[in-house]
Amino acid sequence: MKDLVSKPSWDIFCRIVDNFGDIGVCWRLAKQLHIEHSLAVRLWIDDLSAAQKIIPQLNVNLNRQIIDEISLLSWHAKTNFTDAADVVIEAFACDLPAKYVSLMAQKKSKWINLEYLSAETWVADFHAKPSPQANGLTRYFYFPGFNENTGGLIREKNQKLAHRSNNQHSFCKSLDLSTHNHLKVSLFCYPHAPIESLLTVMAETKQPIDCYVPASSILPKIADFFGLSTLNVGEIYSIKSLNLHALPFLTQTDYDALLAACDVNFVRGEDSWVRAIWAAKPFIWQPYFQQENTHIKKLNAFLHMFYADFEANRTVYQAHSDWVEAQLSPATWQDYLRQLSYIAEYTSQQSQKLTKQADLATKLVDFCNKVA
Ligand code: TRH
Repeated sequence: MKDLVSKPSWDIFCRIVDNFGDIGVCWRLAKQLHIEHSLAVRLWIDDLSAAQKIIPQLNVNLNRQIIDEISLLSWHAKTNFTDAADVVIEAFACDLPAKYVSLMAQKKSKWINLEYLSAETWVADFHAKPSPQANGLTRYFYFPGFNENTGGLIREKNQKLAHRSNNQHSFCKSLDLSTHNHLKVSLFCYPHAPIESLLTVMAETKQPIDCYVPASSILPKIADFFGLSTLNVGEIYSIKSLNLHALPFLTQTDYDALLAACDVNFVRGEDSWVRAIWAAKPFIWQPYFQQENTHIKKLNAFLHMFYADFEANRTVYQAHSDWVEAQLSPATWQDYLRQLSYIAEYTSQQSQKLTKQADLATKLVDFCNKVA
């Protein structure tokens, strides 16, 4: 057990809007702050049942529990807050409870609003800006990002870039990923993605394809494609060149290993997108849908930043544009596969570059040490 006595206490508040990104990010951050920075961390969660998907050990009937030395607390309308932490992370503007904010004012807590990740250029201008509050506290807007003028990306110290030895990971061994020469694709996306078009082009590809699909809300669409009423987790469904492996929803560790072992990863939202970068394999990202095409602006900002110096960047842009805004056409998919080795090399270099940047947890701790 580490010595936590003189360390400031940290609270993270997580409201699960939908899906798993909010809790996925908060859980990784909580663990990293504790493991790498020896901080005492409490994670307040408004929906334990949803969180259990990401933290399988969670007992939804307990208001308080400790998992991996992190205190997990149920946060609901009647929560009786008795003390505030030295540093409070309000994840994704989740709106802290008034009672808790008054305790923060007494304690003079440091207040950080952790924002969503974006590669848009305005992020650097807004990162770390203070917003003085009527109660005397200052709320800081903390933006993760892709350059030194932002809050960085979540990356654990032990997060190595992917290489073939990841196939030795016990989960990947169980999938027998290294035994044959098929193209390996992982698929995690929103149900409104043109899934049928992807499955069709994969089925028509000359090279055999193993497509690994962790269970999520897209399974009914895949079942439809195979003319079935439902898919059974653990089974493989084949048509022409496509072998589709219906997997259970994985632990974050196993999911990371799957990304590292595949040749192409379809990812979405925020956290799986960042993990695809650390997997350092070609990936196609579907941003979370937002009104007024905000998600397309986010997508374009990222593509232009990440692939700025890539000769075949049109191929990558087209693949994203088909996937996010239309249907994946056979021509786009064939072109993507033709360029795959270049995309793989370039992605790996870019991922490598991003590991040179200080990670989000480290920057956050430094930032909180500096602000009054
Ligand atoms: O689930 P998401 O769509 O989450 C989204 C985004 O965070 C978005 O920005 C936010 O506004 C919205 O939620 C409310 O996608 P994301 O961010 O990739 O999170 C998925 C998490 O699930 C991530 O931590 C990886 C994890 N995961 C597993 O642990 N096992 C699995 O099998 C899979 C497929 C994912």
